[in-house]
Amino acid sequence: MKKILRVILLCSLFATTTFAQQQQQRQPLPAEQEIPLKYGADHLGKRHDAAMQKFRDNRLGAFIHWGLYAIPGGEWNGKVYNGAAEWLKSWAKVPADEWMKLMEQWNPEKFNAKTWAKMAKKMGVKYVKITTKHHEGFCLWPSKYSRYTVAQTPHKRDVLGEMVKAYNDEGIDVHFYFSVMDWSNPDYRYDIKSKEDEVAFARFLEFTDNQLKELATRYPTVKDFWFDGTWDASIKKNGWWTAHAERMLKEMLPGVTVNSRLRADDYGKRHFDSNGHLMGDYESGYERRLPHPVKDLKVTRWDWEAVMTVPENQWGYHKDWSISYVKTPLEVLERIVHAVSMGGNMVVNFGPQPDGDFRAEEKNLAEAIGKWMQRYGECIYGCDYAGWEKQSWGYFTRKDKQVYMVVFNPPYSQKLVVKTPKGTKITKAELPDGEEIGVIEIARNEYNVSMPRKQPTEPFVIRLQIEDAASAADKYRDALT
Ligand code: H76
Repeated sequence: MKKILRVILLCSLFATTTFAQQQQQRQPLPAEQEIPLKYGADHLGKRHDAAMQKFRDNRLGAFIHWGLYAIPGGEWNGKVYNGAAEWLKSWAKVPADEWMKLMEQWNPEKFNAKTWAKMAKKMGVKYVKITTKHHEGFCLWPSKYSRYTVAQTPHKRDVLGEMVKAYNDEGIDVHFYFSVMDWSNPDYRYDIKSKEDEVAFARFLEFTDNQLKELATRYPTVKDFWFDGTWDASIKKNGWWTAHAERMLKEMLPGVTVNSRLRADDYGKRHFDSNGHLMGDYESGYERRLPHPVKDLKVTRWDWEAVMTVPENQWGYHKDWSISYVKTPLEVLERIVHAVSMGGNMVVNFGPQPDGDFRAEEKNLAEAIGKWMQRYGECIYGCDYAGWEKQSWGYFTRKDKQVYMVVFNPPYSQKLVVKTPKGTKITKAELPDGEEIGVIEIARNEYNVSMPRKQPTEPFVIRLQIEDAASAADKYRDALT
């Protein structure tokens, strides 16, 4: 019995020492209970360098999903599949070699990167995320590591390179979408169950490294890598590789940002490591959904970016949009504002046609958003979560001493209730063009802001000038109850 006790004591002593020693390797230590990780978060909390600040200030982006899947547009052998068009190869169970025959039809004659860039500029997006390679494996750049690239098509052109140049010329940042999962590479594995799997997958990761290095070298102005197709067991079992890929890109391209979706830690935990720290630079789990405007405010603790489709779930071009609900420009706009009001970015997706043009609905959408941004964009760019109590008429965003009210639901009372945090005063309310708006203080930290004289016909913005007057005298007395 004594002996057993001694063994237990020794064991626990030994365990404590090792744990403490291992903990020392990680600085700073945010919590005592943390477990040591080799492949956890590579920094704690938000990044505050200039590149990250730019990522954040941009706030509004566009997604471009373009690949071979645009050619069939959701239809295979006469059957229309309602699932996401870029997954058609999987829905219709098309073998890779047959799918890749679509390359013979890749000839987007109307493609003009400058026109695309002008459209994005007019829409008011500050960055564009481009699918360099989606799950199908077709590369929009002439990769020397694959047979399946734009260079091996009748069109031949490096459409990715043309896009990077055209967007950059318009002052628009370019982000790269990259799918790790690759349906065209025989070395890809969904799981690692044998020595053979291990060897093949090691080759696959080397191929992936090569493609990433190639992208970073050929297009060094890229500002961000947004990884997708990283959810399989094979990748979760190789968390080290995700940490390595993040570091590799950051060494090659100082300031580059990487999404959380790339990452898995030592234990295969994804997005947030086993100690609860966000991996990568921003959370990318908000896909086709947004945080709850009141309940989910924890998201303001880290950077995040939401990505959104216009139909319910179509990213690549699908020829029939009548199969699901399609958001109106106003609905898209509300999601953009909503995201910024919670300290996030919003990316609106476009699925260009196989001929290189955009469908009419997408052109209209870009134009409508652009028109609004032209007028009211100051409540979006460079803005953040305001920290003010949510009101039913809409959303708050904030930039320095300006708090923006973005009104989507004007009340019949014609009075917009605003409650300010303790010690904060509103000194002025005005429309973006400078027209003054009535504002009366009705109680402690509570105001009525008037509607504009001319009844608005679209969501509108009131700019509040504020003072964080912590020292101001408080003339109100609490009621005795
Ligand atoms: C599932 C999945 C993928 N992730 C979205 C961003 C689309 O690319 C979709 O195909």
